[in-house]
Amino acid sequence: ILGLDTLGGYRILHTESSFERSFLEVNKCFCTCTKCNPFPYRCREKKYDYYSLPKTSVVIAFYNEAWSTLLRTVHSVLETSPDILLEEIILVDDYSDKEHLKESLENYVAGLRKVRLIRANKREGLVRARLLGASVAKGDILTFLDCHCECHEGWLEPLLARIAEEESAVVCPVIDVIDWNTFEYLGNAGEPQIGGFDWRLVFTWHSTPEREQKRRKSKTDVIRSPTMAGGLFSVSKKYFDYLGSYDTGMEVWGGENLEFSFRIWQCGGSLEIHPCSHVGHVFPKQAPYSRSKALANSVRAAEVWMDDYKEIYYHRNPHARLEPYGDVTERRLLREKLKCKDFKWFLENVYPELHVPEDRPGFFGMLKSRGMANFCFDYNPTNEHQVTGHRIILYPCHGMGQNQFFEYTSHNEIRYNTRQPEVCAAVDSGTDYLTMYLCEENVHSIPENQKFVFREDGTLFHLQTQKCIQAESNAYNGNPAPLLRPCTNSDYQKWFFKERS
Ligand SMILES: [Mn+2]
Repeated sequence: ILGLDTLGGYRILHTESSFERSFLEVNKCFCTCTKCNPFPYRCREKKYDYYSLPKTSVVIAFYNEAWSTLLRTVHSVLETSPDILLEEIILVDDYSDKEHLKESLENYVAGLRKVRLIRANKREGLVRARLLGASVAKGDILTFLDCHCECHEGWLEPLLARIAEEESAVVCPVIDVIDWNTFEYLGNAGEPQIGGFDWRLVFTWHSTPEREQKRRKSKTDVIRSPTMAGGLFSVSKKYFDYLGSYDTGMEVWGGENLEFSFRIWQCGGSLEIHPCSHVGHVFPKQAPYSRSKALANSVRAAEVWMDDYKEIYYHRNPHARLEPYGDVTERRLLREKLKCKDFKWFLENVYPELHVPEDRPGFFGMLKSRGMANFCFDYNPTNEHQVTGHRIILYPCHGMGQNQFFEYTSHNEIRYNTRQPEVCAAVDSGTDYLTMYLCEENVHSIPENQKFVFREDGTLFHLQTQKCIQAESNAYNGNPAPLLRPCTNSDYQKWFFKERS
């Protein structure tokens, strides 16, 4: 049966009842068009040749997921995917112990077309559970979804069409937010964001840079993204195998998204977000499993793909050096076999927006006071999304990098660059505090109030005010803090960097 879909194109529907359902959907959408289609209007004008598009297997791994969120994911795939494009849905139970995921789920799934349930015999973790699903998949395309999603009408066609056009493209949908409390589908108005990372190897979101906007010819063209957020993407099965699928040495969760992103780009593929494909996702406040393996996974990614740039990561996470990360010999051989490009190429060509710290020996790490023994510069903005505008304090040195990591640059800045965006110590006029503001990337226009001279005698001299940074107790909200004072010869005005404790 042919029907008119909510994107204004023809589509092939599976059964009469689903035709009715879609018809209702269409009516609903006429009333609330912007809510149904928060993405570019032109997406609705796109026509697809359904008979020539490849079929996909949708792989959904889960561990102790709630019944409603899991089934919402499954039903949304069934209802929004044109039958002709959907080979099957493979549910992979990663050894859950919740009662509702046992017989009840089996019975429920038995009544659904195209849905298969397979189970791991022990806890495998996300990566190996997904591979287990992929190993039995029959479709030409693998589509991985998290188990707490809702696919939006028209989500599948753009992903498959793009891969049909370019086999080495790995394509992600735009991830819309499903409210954690109400489970309401909140759209994602405006331009989709792309993925990056900071030097802690934490995933970050960014707006699309100018250069990429220029490269795209239309609002409905894919957006190239340096990294992917996590589990939602489509890939040609053949290409996924060629690329070495997933790193099976990765446990449970975390870091695998960056590893896969680096590998895609460095080994000749491309990672893209399709603005016409939308999938809602619940960002859970708390995962039903431990995320303690994420560190080892990140270290594996760094060891295999980042060459010497891995040092920049280790400087900011000294404890990562001690993390046992298993054997990566095979992954390095894979990199050689596929003749993958180096990390320098990746940074210069795929992610030029990321500032690469200088990390000159002796000028990064903990910034310790000589006078106030074992107290360090500390910057810990309470809000992850508001990195600027807060003051630097002094806190007992913990040697863990992170919020006590600073770098003194050859351009006279004191940079806090474990996160993105990077911030620099500055002095607001009329105050003696060090407040953090965005760093200036053009070295010729660094604001005067951000310039310090780190002198031979260990003093940090602020050029604009001609004062020195001094450690003082009870300086700010009961905490010790570095303050600007007239220069003296006191040890409280002497500072030194230490990489590790
Ligand atoms: Mn998720």
